[in-house]
Formats: sequence, structure tokens, C-alpha cells
Amino acid sequence: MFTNVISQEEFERFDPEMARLVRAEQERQQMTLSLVPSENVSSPHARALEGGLFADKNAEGYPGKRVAAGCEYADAVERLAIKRLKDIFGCEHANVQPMSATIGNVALLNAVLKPGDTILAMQLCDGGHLSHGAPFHVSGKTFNAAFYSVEADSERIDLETVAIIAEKVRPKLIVCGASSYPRLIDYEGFAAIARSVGSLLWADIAHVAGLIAAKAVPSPFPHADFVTTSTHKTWRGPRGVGIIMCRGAWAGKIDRALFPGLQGAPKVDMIASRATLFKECMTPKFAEYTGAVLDNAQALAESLIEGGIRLVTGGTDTHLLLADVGRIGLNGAEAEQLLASVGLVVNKNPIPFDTKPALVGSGIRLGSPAITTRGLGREECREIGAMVAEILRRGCDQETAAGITGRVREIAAGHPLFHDKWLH
Ligand code: DSN
Repeated sequence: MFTNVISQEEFERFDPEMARLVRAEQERQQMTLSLVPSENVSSPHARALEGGLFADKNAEGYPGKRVAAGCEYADAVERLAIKRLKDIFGCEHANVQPMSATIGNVALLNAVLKPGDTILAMQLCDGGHLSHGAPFHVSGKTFNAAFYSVEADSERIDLETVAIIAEKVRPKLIVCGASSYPRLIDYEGFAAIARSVGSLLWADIAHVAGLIAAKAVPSPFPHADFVTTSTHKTWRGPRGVGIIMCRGAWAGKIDRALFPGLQGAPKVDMIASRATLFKECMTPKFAEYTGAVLDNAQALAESLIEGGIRLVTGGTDTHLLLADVGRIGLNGAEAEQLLASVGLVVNKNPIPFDTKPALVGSGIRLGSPAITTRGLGREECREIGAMVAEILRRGCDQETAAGITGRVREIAAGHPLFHDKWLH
């Protein structure tokens, strides 16, 4: 933006091979429907700034303390992003430099803990995230991770059980927040447990950050000591850029753990893009969009259940649904492939107490953010849920597959990737 970028024609002349790939991806995105809950179609406001003029500026360091000259506007951009975040969440300190949420999570762990310290987090196969101490991730290799699970019957987090485990393992840090848990998290309840065992509380809100920003679901503030998030998913930024928010007393340790502890220079164009995203999420249009995300998730849930698909926990409170396809004789990988073959894009996922390998799983994750951004409403979401159930239950005979593929393409063709009703 605000720079002499070359035209599409010039680009195509220079690198036709790459241009073909971009056009193919554009066609794929336009003619399929993404139900992956961590995907969205990013805001044109935010996307306009990525790769723009600020992409060339070395702003290693923090505002007012950079290693290179010429950072006065980079400083102003970063300060604006931080100010807007504080306005949205009421947090005391924010760091907007992590290149991704996972990098931000690692910086947070390094800031707060010493190697070998104990954390208590949600089991990965029950919905937790790999950066919350998974054994194959640096967080699990560096720190001693203990895990809580969901309750077998309800498949929900049971705070009494979490409290018993916390009492036993005495963690320095308790983590709440998940990647495939469809229910709201009781941040206040987690904070009470953390206080009772002398632990700090970290809420990872990556999936629901957009919903929290618009006050559509409860916030972890003021209960959590640390809150991290990505900026895509329900928040609708382009992928990349993590955020760490914390109480003021932790500001110095958090900032130093990220830079120079883990990362070098930040990407100022991406920070500028997110500052504009934060402005967008304070508008009534964004609140309307988050309301539609929740309504559409309910519509998907209703029609999947009517179609005979069991949902983990029986439904959803958010944008995300987890369907148990093991019940109908499939595994997650098979279900993902069947749906992809008709243009419905989901991702395979373990379900609680799954015995299948993680990359197969007994479930699929579905979500409403991307189809909501494209302007689909309740009725279309009910129809999509019915098509998902039909494919999964009947398998893909040629006639069914052709009919559903045609209808998916018709819906997709009628909805631009970003519906401008959310902007004006
Ligand atoms: N955290 C991963 C997910 O939920 O899909 C990546 O965004």
C-alpha cells in the first residue's frame, strides 16, 4: 500500500509459474467452502498493509529503543497497535511483535518459568494446543507439563478435577484455552484454582479472540495474569502475528523474553495491519459479524445433529464444532477426504479419549468464521450441515457426490471471499 507495486500483468510476465499457482489457489478458495474453524477470509483493511512500505523498515527493539535510526513512524505504528489493544481488552501491557501466536506462547513460558518448572494445561487430544507442553514441542521438552482432561460423560472441563490435579502437581503456571474445545471456558474458576495453589494463570484465547474483542463471549480479563492470541481465526486478520498481554508488573520480562530472547526485528507492516484490524473490531459491523458467527455455528450444529452426527459435548458455545465420526464407522482422515471431494473443507481431529493416531483421529473440526465472512446465513449453514451429514452417513456414491458438489459450487460462486456488508 502507498507504494509503486507492480501490476498483476507485469508480475504474470515475470513469473507465470507462480502466477498460475496463485490463480489456482484463488479458484480453490472461491469455489469451495472452508469450514476449518481456524481459517477465515482476512479483512481487506488489514490485508492492504501487509507487504507495504513498512515491510522494509528494520525496527529491531521496541518503540523509543530501536537499534536503527528512522523508526519514528514505526514507533508510532506499534504504539497505536498497543493503545488499541488496551482499549479493546482493558489489559495493562501488550506486546504485538510475535511473528505467530506459538512464538508468543514460547516467549511467555520463557519469561515466567525456569527450565523444569511445572505447568498444568489441557491434554492435546482433548483440545489443548501443542505449545501448551506437548512432549514433542519445545514447551514440553523444556518444562514439566502435567495435563487435565475433560470429564468422560460430559466431555467438558470439570474444574473440581482440575483443582485436584493442581493441588497434586503444584504448577507454577496453569494454562486454559484450547484449539478444539467447543465450549466456553470459566476463566474466573481457573483463576480461583490458580490462586489456591500459588500459580499464575495464562489464558490462550487464539480461537475466540475476535468473539471476545466484540464482547460476544466472556473475557479472561481481569482474571488471567497472561493472555495470548493469534490474530486470524475469529479475529479475521491475515495469518501470522501473535499477541501477548499481561499485567503491568510482567511487562519487562515478557518484552525481553521475546526480543532479544527469542526473535529479532519485528515485521512493522504486519503490526500496522493488525492495528487497523483492531480499529475494525471496535466497529458495530464487527459486532454484527461475531453475532452471525455464533448464530451460524448453532445452525450448523442443529442440522448436523438432525442428520445423525454426534457432536462432542452435544453442541457448541462458540464458532467451533467437533464431530465424532468414529460413531458412524469413519475415521477423521476419511471424513476429511470425503468432504473435500465435494468442496467442503474441514480438518481431521482427535476427540476426547481418542485411541487413533493424531493424524487420523476419530473426529473432524468444523467452524463458521469463513462462511460467515462470505455472507452465508442460518439457512445456508443448515443446508451445509445437512450436506455434511449426508456425505458422512451415506458415503460418496456418484449421484450424491455430483449433486452436493454442484450445490457447494453454486453457494460458493454466489458468495465473494469477503462480503463487503461487513465493512460499510
Ligand atoms: N492453532 C491451529 C488451529 O487451531 O488450527 C492453527 O491456527
